[in-house]
Amino acid sequence: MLSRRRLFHVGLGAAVASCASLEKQSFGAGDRLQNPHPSLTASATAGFTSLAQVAARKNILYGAASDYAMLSSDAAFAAEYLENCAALVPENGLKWRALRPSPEQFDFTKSDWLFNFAETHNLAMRGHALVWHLSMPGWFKETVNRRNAESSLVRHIEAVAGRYAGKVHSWDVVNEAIEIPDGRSDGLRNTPWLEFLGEDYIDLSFRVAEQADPTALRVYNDYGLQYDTTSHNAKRGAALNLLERMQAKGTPIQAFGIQSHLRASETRFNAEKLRRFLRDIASMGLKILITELDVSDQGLPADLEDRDRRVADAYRAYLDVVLDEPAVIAVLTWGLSDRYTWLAEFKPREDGLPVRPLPLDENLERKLAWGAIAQAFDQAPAR
Ligand code: 9MR
Repeated sequence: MLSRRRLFHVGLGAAVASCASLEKQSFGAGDRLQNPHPSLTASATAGFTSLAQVAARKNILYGAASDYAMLSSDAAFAAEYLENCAALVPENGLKWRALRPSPEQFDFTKSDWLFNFAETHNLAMRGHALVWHLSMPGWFKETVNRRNAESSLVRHIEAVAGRYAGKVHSWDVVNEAIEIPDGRSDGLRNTPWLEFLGEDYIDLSFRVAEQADPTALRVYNDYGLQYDTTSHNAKRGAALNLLERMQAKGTPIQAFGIQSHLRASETRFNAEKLRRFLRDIASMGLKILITELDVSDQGLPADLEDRDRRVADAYRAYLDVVLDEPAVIAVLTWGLSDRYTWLAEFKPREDGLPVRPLPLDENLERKLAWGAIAQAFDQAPAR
């Protein structure tokens, strides 16, 4: 295995005797007052060695989604990954479809590999996700019904969370349970779990997760919450209502995950509304994680420099707001390099050019986005 220390860029590491002193020169507080996005140039990345290290100085955990396929086979990518990340989020490797070849079986081969990788390299592990309506195995529909839904849910959570008990930083216990267009007054999504078990499937999941692994932070995770649009505004309201209902029932939830799949072309961003949402969650005694951050460049002009700058600006503007909230303890990007991103398939560009939503480009070089994220961490209040 590659050791983390060996993976650091020797040249850069040697040139930067002290990150702290360099940052003071380049990105002091004064810069920020005059210009909210100081020196977003390629050289802005040179003062920092690793995103995780800059974040850690403010007690923020930084990591990225990845998976067995790339970490086990792409050594150059794995090296950059280990240099930049302090937390590993299996992008697909802990979903039902990955772990459940049949109703009776669990296949932990690749997930065990990921946990070993994390342990070897001292990475915190995020668990994603115990309960979700997507990425379910083919057998689920034919096998799970009203009669056996509860035992099936409980068995899955006990087996998966139980196997990795004590090794998980935080579990996304329930993922994406809100869907306003489904038309229910409680805003919940019509899923098989809801149909078979009612709203309490959410509470049940958190209770079983707590028993199976009392040490992992238990997270409710969802998307579509950050913008000032009709649907996002409504979803924030429904999310707060859900949290209130859960707390009233004594459900052991400890944190809220805001996925944060951003669009660089989106202008309907209202910092005040977002701040208030974060405050409302924090005032319920919950921590907040930014769980799936990336910035789609769909709809942006082709020009590379312009495109990268606007993606970087979106990262910076968003992180500046969310990191002001001390309850935000972690930032996870949904991937690290444009070499591997779900957006290439799910939100391709109209002109067919490769998408560029992540901190590193497809050659693993740092982009403006890398510098924007590093600066946002550097200037965030400590927590
Ligand atoms: O990035 C993931 C992609 O590779 C999978 O095909 C897809 C379906 O399992 O899930 C993607 O990740 C999603 C995450 O699990 C939940 N939030 C939205 C993410 C992007 O779709």
